Amino acid sequence: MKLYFMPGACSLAPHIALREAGLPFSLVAVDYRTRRTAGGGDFNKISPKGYVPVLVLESGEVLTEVPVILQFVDSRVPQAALLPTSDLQHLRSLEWLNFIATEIHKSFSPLFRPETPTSFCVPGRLHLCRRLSIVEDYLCQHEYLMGGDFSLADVYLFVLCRWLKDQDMALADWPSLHRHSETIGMRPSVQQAMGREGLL
Ligand SMILES: N[C@@H](CCC(=O)N[C@@H](CS)C(=O)NCC(=O)O)C(=O)O
Repeated sequence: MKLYFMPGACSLAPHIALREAGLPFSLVAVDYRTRRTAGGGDFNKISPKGYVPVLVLESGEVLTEVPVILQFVDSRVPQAALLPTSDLQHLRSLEWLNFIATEIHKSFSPLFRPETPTSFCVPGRLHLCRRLSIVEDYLCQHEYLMGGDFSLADVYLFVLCRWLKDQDMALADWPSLHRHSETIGMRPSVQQAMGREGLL
């Protein structure tokens, strides 16, 4: 399998997940500005969406969208228990993945676009804070998003919390999110993935 990534982008979540699962994969860096791969290829030809992550399977099939790739990785190595299996708990983990993708990830996205007017950024950050407070309140009572058990939802949240500093927002303002990020950041898979992406 081949994972197309940009260092520190949301593709870090599937990168960590592949390491958690112990699956063999190779990495291809994509240049944000030129949309060229490290080998000089046209990334838009790999995925017309033009954004990372993209996972190319052994069959040549192309898989996109963070929550889908995370679920795919989990399904390949069920014994790693990267997402819960019991019906309701499984749905709860999908509920988190969906919330993180649509409410948190996509609240960050416009804040990073150079064309976003500065007048949007203040209310945009306020909206993001409200969404993060929902997670903060939950993590005040629970170690992980799935209660007592680590899951790939924690990895996705960790990756997005790293972006707060780019928005001049202090993770320390959310003590439980901060504690959660410290815990997830110490996992060997996370350290290895961040090292490989040049983030340490
Ligand atoms: N819905 C997509 C969003 C992916 C996304 O926002 N990727 C960003 C990096 S975090 C990107 O590649 N942005 C470049 C662009 O949109 O042109 C997913 O879940 O994978």
